[in-house]
Amino acid sequence: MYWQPESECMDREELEQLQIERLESTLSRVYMNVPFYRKRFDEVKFNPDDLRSLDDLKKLPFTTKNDLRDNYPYGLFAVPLREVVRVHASSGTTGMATVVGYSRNDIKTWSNLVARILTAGGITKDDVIQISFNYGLFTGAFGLHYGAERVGASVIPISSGNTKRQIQIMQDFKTTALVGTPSYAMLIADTMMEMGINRNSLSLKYGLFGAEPWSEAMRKELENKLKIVATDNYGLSEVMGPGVAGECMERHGLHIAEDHFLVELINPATLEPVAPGEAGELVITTLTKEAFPVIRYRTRDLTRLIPEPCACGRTMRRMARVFGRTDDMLIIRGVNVFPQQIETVLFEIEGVAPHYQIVIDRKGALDETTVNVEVSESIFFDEMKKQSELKETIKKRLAGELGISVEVKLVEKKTLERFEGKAKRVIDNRKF
Ligand code: DLL
Repeated sequence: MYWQPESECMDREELEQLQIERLESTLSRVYMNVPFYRKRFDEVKFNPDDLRSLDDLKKLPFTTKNDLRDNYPYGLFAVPLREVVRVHASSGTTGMATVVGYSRNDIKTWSNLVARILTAGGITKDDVIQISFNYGLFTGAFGLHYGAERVGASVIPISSGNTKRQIQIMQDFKTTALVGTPSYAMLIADTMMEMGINRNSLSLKYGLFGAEPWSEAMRKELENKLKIVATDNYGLSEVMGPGVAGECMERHGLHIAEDHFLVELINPATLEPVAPGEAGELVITTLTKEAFPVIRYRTRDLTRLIPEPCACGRTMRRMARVFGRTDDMLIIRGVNVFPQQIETVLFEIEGVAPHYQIVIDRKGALDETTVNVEVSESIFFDEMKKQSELKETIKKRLAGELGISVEVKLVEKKTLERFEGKAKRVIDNRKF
């Protein structure tokens, strides 16, 4: 099932032609309307009229989160405010939030792109879809909401939080699809079990999760607990919000909406393109955004492109699930570690609950990492020997995967924080 088959299954040559046309018009527009980009283009003596191929884009400098911050709030808008019908902002956990705007056309495009990922994830107008993302400046809830309405599904705009009520509504309103962060879906699933609710009393079939990194193991856990088919979708507010890429039923990589976004993959250290198939930082140029176009935006998200065609028939290239962010990468004693690697190992070990926290401290000149792991209740009633055996197993498996040894602490169920939005699993106490 496709939402816009003429675009999603487009011939690749035609697609490239469309990309060049759209790129040229985007570059001309930002050159005319955004002093920041005009200055940047002039510095490298680039005139948008000189664009001959997609490769010419590489002559332009990258845009970073700092550039967005420096132009807070409206400095990078390419249309006057009277043409902006919506404003969102990124969470701004580090420093000032970045503000993004949408024209009427942008909202239309956005709704269609989200409708694409919803359709790819199994949703039709017969579905009842519960949006458990936080409504507000965050793009997640409104993005999915508009896309779901576009598909014609019945939308329940419940927002995040109040988990018991979420479950009550899920039962009473016969929700068929849950939308939220994977970590919130896990909290909902666990709460359901605690309330003694029989999963069979629900109508749930699909889960569309995104907005944070999650592992394949976490997907399995959610699918088993909620008895759903779970798909991953990716996006970021600076580029649009959700709808940039999403999985189809093959669930082997996320199709990128390449008719609206041009992607590059670079080595974050050298800024050179990576070799085909290699992992790197995703860089995105918007091709159709009117109010807030971005040129060569460094997402800081790490992924890999999958060039092979997909069995679903879509021709839009896929990216592997985002396995981390350049700024999430922990460098522990010189070794690069991503929280998701730790998650994958933990989820494979029997007796370990899907809740963990990584704490990094500096002791003298050395980094000390402790992984706090919630374990099933029964283990604390067991003899000490069993506890220490489990701890050793986890340590060994982590050392094998990460290449360094970390401390492991078993903690009782429900001692670690739960999340209704994006999970924060790393506590870095090192002073830089
Ligand atoms: O999280 C947009 C979104 C909402 C996407 C709902 C999907 C669903 P921001 O708050 O600006 O926007 O955060 C964007 O979240 O750069 C990634 O690091 C991370 N992220 C988003 N989706 C995924 C995903 C929204 N599926 C940042 N897997 C991005 C891994 C993700 N990381």
